[in-house]
Amino acid sequence: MNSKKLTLNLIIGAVLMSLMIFASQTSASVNGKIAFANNGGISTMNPDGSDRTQLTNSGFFPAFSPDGSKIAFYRSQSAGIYLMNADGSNQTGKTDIAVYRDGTWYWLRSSDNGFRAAQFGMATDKPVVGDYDGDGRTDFAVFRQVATSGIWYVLRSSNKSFSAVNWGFNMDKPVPGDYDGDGKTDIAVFRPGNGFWYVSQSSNGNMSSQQFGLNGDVPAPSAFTPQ
Ligand SMILES: [Ca+2]
Ligand SMILES: [Ca+2]
Repeated sequence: MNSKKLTLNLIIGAVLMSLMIFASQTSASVNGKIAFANNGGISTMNPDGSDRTQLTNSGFFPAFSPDGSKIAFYRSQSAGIYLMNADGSNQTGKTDIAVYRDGTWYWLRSSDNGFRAAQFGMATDKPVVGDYDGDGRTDFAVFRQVATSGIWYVLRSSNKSFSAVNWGFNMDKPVPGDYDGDGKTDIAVFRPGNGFWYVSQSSNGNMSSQQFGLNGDVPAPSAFTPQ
C-alpha cells in the first residue's frame, strides 16, 4: 500500500469513527425531533437542522421514549440516568436526604450513601433548595432577611457560580418552584399580608404575580395532579 492510499484509508477511518461516535449520542423520535449531545448538554433539533434547542447543561447519550414524549440521558457527574420531557422540562433525579444547620448543609448522597457536608449561608438564613440552573442537580440556596428585603443567595451546581438576588420582603415566605415549567427553579415568594405569589420566571426574567390564599395560610406549592 502506497503512502497516499494509507493516508486516504486513515482519513476514511477517522471520518467513520467520528460518525459512529456522533451516532452513538443521537436519538430520533417518532415526533420527528432528533436529540443529541452537544456543548456538554442535551439538545434537540428538527431533521432539517432548524429549531436547534439546548435542553440541559450536562448529559450524554440521549434516547427518546417510544412515543417521543420523554428523553432519557446519562450524567457522568452523578453517574445516573435521568429522565425529562421532550421539551427539557420535569427532569427527574434521585433526591438526597439533607439538613441545614447554622449555615452548614449535611446530606447523604443517594448514589452511594456517602455523607457530605458543605458550608453555605448563615445561621439565620432559610434554605431554599432548588435546581436554579436546570442541570438536574440541586443548588445550595438560602433566603436571607436583610432590613426589609429578602435576598436569595444561590450557588449554581453547574459552574459553582454565585448569585445574590433581591426578591421579596423580609416578611415574605420563600416558595421556590418551577412555575413556568422550563426545568429551572424560579425564585418566588408568598406574601401573607395580601395572599399574593410573586414569581421571577427563569425562562424570561419576567415577574408573574397571582393572588391565591389568605393571611395565615401556609403556602404549599407542588405539581398537583388534576383531580
Ligand atoms: Ca443545579
Ligand atoms: Ca422555571
